[in-house]
Amino acid sequence: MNQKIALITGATAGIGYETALILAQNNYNLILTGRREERLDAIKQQIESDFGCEVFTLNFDIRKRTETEEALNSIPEKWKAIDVLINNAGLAAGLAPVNSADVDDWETMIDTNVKGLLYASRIITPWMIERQTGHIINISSIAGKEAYPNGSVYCGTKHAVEAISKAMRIELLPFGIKVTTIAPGAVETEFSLVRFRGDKDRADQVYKGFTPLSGKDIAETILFVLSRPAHVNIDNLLIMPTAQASARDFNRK
Ligand code: NDP
Ligand code: 8X3
Repeated sequence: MNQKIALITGATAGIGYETALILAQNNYNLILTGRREERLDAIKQQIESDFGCEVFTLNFDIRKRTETEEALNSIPEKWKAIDVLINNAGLAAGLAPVNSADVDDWETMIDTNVKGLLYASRIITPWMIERQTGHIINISSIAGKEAYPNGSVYCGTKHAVEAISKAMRIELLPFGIKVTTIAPGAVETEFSLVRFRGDKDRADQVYKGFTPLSGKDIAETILFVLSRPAHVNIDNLLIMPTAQASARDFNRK
């Protein structure tokens, strides 16, 4: 058994997947979650054979409270000693103004990015408190720092992640549990494909003319945050592509 256990929500793609790979190479056993079961199975097989660590997978929709609670509570005893919780599962659905956006998209973003993060944290934090140790990394966004037009609800959910994280940090302070928010700018993952409902041309436009961050860039940042000494906590970290200066300012060539 490797030394530590990390649970990553949304590990079937993008930042979560790259983080799984990098933690597997750095003495972590992994609990990986997501809705796409076949991807979880393939990733478990890949990581266990490439890196020799143990992987436990959980297939559930984090928007669904009962499903999430049942899945997380089903974690076997030896896996409950979770050192690191990475609340990563999330998405943007659509890009539209408040007067015409699809209300279902709003529900999806709020249920995933805010309520899902809370459901997972509610189950795992008592286990960390019992062991008086732990590190929670909440994946925020530049959208948690700034608001941009047509992104009111996505920005709202990521502002909520920032506020929830600040309060969590104070609440968990007496127990020695670290809380970190990582807020990336543009990262080329499946994010824009999901936002634009599979429209690849539109998704590609988002990253056109500049070099975006990769999932691996964020994974390496997460490893840096996790590998600080016990007395150091990186509280809040904004990471942007060199060619991006705000949510809306890009140096495109
Ligand atoms: P991807 O679309 O590549 O990955 C998203 C992950 O979230 C997938 O593993 C997906 O798994 C999981 N997920 C989404 N909805 C659910 C759900 N209802 N239940 C369970 N799992 C779910 O995007 P990213 O890797 O880019 O996104 C990861 C996080 O980073 C998100 O919180 C996003 O908001 C944030 N972020 C992304 C940025 C970017 O530019 N890409 C920038 C800043 C922040 P599955 O579909 O299998 O369920
Ligand atoms: C994803 C980055 O700029 O699309 O969180 O909000 S952005």
